[in-house]
Amino acid sequence: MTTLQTRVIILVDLDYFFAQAEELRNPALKGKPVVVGMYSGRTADSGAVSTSNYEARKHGVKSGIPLFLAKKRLEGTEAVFLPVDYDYYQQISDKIMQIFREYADAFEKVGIDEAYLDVTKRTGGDFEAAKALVQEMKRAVKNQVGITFSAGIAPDKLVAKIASDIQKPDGVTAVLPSEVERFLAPLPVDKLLGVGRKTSAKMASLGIKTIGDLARYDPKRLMEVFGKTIGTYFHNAAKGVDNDPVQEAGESESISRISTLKEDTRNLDTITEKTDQQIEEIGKEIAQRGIRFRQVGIIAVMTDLTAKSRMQMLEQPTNDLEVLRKTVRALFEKYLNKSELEIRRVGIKIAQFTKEETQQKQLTSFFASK
Ligand code: DCP
Ligand code: CA
Ligand code: CA
Repeated sequence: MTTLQTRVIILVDLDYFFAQAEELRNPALKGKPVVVGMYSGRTADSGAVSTSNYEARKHGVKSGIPLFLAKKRLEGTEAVFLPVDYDYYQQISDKIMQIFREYADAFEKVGIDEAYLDVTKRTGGDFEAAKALVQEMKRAVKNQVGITFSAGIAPDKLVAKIASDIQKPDGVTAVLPSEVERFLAPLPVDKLLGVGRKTSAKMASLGIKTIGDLARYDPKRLMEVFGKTIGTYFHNAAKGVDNDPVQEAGESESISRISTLKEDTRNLDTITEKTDQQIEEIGKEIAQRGIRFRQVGIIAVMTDLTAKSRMQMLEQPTNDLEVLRKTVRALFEKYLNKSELEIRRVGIKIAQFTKEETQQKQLTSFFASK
């Protein structure tokens, strides 16, 4: 029997982010209700609240409500209203994300103030170690940038996200694999991604109010009502089952180069002279991005303009250009043995990227930008 290693996933979410960023550059705001608003410009008070700090939330002022209502609810307080300064929040976010990256085996940013970290390897699968790691991250982000965040630790992304919301601000909630179902059961179904107002009303009509109700509900009936794909998703989600990997956006991409040879040829040296140039360029790009590749492909456009490609998976991810050179040469050699035509254009494609384990370069640039 193969037992899958239990993952340790962390979701980090910055506390009352836009408003906290405003407090950071103007500490005099602390202790007062702070409202960051998206002013639509029609009248002085038209627009909506982007976010507010916890003082303002005590008065019922939260994301999405109209600004005029926020003003009314905060009448008689020392409330400060500020317009959204997205560029500034983005700068703060970039710095923090670079710190988070240092603590992850795999990293996935999911918005300006949120990211998933897979820390399975570096914690050896141990949740206590993950809690300690979160405390270390909290200190680093507080000391280096001055912002607090909340975190959820769980065996998958779905549960980590829900857990991150339990203790805010500056909190951590860990849900062990054995606790997942018990943790989810009492929560309302709309805590699940994809359960909005319409779906939760539909579920309520079936007698499903909590995630526990949903987990116990006959999966066949769920599929009849919501369709096979969505029904299956709801059933798994209610049990806290989510196999989605933590993966940096763009990691599934490839890098390729293709160019025309001086003359049509079947000569391996002429071909590899060209591909060596391409490899040099690709080498710069992967160094810059700090990635390793596992898949190597060649492309050959023949004299009759048909295009052929061959691909090989390496045993493990690498950033070694010598390995790339050898693999490309071997692939072309094998290909030429099979084909009679001359080649006009040659290309290389690498894919299946992973992030390098040490990210010294990013660390250095972080401190340089401070
Ligand atoms: N945001 C927005 N409009 C919304 C919701 C959010 O402009 N309707 C912006 C402002 C938030 C940021 O996105 O600061 C992050 O959103 P969150 O939902 O994470 O909320 P906060 O970080 O503000 O608060 P919390 O402490 O609850 O995470
Ligand atoms: Ca947040
Ligand atoms: Ca968020």
